[in-house]
Amino acid sequence: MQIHLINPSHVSFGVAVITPRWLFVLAAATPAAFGDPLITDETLEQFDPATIVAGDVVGIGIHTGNALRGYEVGRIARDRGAYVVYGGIHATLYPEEAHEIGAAHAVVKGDGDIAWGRAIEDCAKGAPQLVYEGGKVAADEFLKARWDLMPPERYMWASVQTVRGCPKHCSFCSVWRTDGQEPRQRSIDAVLEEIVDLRRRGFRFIALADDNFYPVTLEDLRLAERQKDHHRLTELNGMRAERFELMSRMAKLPEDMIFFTQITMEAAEDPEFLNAMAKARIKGALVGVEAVTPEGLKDVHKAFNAAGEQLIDRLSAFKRHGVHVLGSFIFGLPSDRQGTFDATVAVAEQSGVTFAQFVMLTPFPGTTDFAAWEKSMVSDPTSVAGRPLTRHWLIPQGQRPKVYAAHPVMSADDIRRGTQGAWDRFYSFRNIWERAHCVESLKSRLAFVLISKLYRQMYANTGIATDSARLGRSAHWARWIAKPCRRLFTASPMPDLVTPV
Ligand code: B12
Ligand code: SF4
Repeated sequence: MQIHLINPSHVSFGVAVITPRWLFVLAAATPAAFGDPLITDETLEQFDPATIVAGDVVGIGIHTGNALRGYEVGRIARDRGAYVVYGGIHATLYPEEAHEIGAAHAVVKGDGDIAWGRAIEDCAKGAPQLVYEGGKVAADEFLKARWDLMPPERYMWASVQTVRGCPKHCSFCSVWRTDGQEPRQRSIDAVLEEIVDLRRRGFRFIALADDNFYPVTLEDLRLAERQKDHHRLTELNGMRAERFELMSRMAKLPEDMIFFTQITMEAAEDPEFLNAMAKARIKGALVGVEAVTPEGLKDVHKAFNAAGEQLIDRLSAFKRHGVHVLGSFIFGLPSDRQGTFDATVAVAEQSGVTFAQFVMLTPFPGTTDFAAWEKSMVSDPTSVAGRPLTRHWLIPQGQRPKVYAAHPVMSADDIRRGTQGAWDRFYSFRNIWERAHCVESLKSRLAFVLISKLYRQMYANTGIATDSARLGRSAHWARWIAKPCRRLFTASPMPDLVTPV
């Protein structure tokens, strides 16, 4: 009986940017008695049904964007006589859908670290449960990923998680609902051991797959002080101290290591934290800027972000402290107007962000945006390919609309064109070359251009592409650029590296 883990994707590039961490965590959660699982990441290549025989167990992890392909894989696996088990954020939100459309025997809701083993054992007995409640496992129960099972030379960045959950409640995000608002910080030893394991294997670029690397802000501390909530203050100070200890131990890792994380803009007001990040070689961070106006920030319940001049100042603070920013912007918010596209690109340029992504507002299930939109659609019978718009992830990729919620003044096409224009302007050769001056040597600058182009093309394939002709061209380009890019990320293995204390 073979255990399989499959990460579904309708498009494969041969190489990928970041390791899908769940594959290697669930590999660690697979009871030893069942042997090593066979791992297939379809962002590298499509899975081969012939590897599955009757009685095998196939675990499929889905988020909303790849659920449809995941269901297809599940149906094929079940037809071949395997037990099919789903997990991941989308299966957690819609377990019944995985049964109805994805031919599931079982669905694991929440974290798989413990529940996956139980599901396999039940399948082996021929008696899987319909649903397993994986819940939110405690931080000290997070498993270390099985990096020994990673295919060699396929990924540019490995991913290690240091914290799960986020105290905020942005309207377009499901993390605070599914992972909880109480941050679960992993033990520093466990994080360091994984990083060292990866560096020994020749990985020097590591993405910290965290929801929010800065879970305690200075404002949180001030608030607890004002409220004289001593218990809360001690708890928050303890969490903050742990972050600093993690970063000081990361600073002792080999000098060629580079980390990237996701963080809220509030960190810009905390120079001590930014300095510690730079010392730990956390050289880049995705910052959810979302909108450049106060009205836009109100639309997404993100009033803690800055707008206007203050925004430029905050984003620049990251760079001043040696942390490059990947600014994430959302278009299609109710307060957006035609001028918003240009104004946003202008802010991205003036604030010196190194990379930017411009996404169109998408109502992802599990978010407050989705709940409001679904309610507003009750009497709207619009369907595409036989699927109601409120189940947009079940519409075949090529026919999926790009804009869902009706906008007060712009048409869907206005938003699509405006978004496309923002990508095109920010990633024009001239602009990329100007930004490339953030690195010194000519070789590094050329690498910067290549990576910027790859980022732009790959994104066009992950739901961001705004028309299908561009999508085809982008996939072709991305495949072509991906291999030489992968080579830029290799490092000599350091088999003798020890974990810093
Ligand atoms: C790191 C990350 C990224 C990285 C890396 C992606 C990668 N290759 O892994 C980058 C930056 C590239 C990225 C991109 C995007 N991401 Co992202 N990402 C994350 C993040 C922060 C962490 C994911 C992670 O590695 N977690 C660690 C692993 C161990 O946890 P896990 O995946 O949840 O797996 C556990 C359980 O879910 C379960 N499980 C998972 N699979 C399975 C399978 C089985 C069989 C079982 C039993 C259990 C199980 O067990 C695991 C261990 O406990 C999550 C937030 C989150 N909390 O999930 C968002 C998240 C997954 N991303 C999200 C989104 C929207 C995107 C983008 C679409 C963003 C955009 N607008 O462009 C793109 C899509 C890219 C793509 N095509 O996949 C959303 C998905 C929402 C949804 N409903 O699907 C999330 C939840 C964040 C959010 N804001 O809501 N992402
Ligand atoms: S978008 Fe970021 S800050 Fe907002 S809830 Fe999600 S993870 Fe937290």
